[in-house]
Amino acid sequence: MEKTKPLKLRHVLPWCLAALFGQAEAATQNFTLYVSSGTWPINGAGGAVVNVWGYGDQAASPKIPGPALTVYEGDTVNLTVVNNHSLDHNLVIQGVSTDLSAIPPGGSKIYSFTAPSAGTYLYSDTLNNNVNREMGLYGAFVVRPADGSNSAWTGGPAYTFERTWVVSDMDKPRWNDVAGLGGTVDTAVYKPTHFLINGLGGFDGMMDAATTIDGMVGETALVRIINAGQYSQSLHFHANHFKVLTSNGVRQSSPYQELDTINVPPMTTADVLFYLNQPGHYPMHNHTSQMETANGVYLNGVSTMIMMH
Ligand SMILES: [Cu+2]
Repeated sequence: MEKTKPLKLRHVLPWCLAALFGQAEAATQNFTLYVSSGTWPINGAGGAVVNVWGYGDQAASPKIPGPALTVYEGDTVNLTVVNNHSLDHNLVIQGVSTDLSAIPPGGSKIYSFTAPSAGTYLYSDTLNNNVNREMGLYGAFVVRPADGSNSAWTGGPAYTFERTWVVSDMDKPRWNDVAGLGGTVDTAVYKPTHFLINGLGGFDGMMDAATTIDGMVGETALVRIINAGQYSQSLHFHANHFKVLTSNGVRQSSPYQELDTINVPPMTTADVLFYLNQPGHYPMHNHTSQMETANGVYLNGVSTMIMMH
């Protein structure tokens, strides 16, 4: 019988470390997003089928928000954007990528960069005087720590599970209806009618497993909040306070500010740590009355549930 070669420590050590700590070395992450037009349903009373432009991971299938792009600090990222729409578009990751130039209809571009510090970033189309973004061209870019740990950053606060909330607003009659039919939007007038959390009205947002905070008492949830809209979002968590870990990408330091409501201005982000402290079901909702509605119908706007078991 042939003798098996003994394994040397230097051969197995990297594998052991990778198994213990998750991702150990920077990797290359390739993504492709397609810009297209389509319609997006906001279900329930006050909802509507809205003309949108969005990023999708498949052609002719816009998603609101666009797919979340998740990488690790230090990764090489190659993000291909294919413009299958009839207007110029781009994709800018706020604070990360710097190429603001347009991708013409039928064109494509590869954005290549190194994943920055762990945190939560907004990507959006910066062209056309906010119209492209309002129509749905935005999403989340999430950078996890290089060691793969469930922590906000290397050595930062740990969490049990995470959620990403991309909140936004749309003015269906004055912007989406007009731009969706090829017209020119009067950008001086913006009176949003629909308010979304992860592309959903509140009736769906309160049921969506990727949106609700749902876990066991004693767990902690890292909630990554991205405001892709044009109005500030004041988000009120019932049941318990949360700790503010980052404010628009700026890491805070311990002791972290504890709040029950956080104001997230347009085009900014916040990472908060919520402690699941007591059994029960509680709401999380926008505290501006109109923004927790769909066309005036209560609670079909920015709202979700906190469910603790
Ligand atoms: Cu409240």
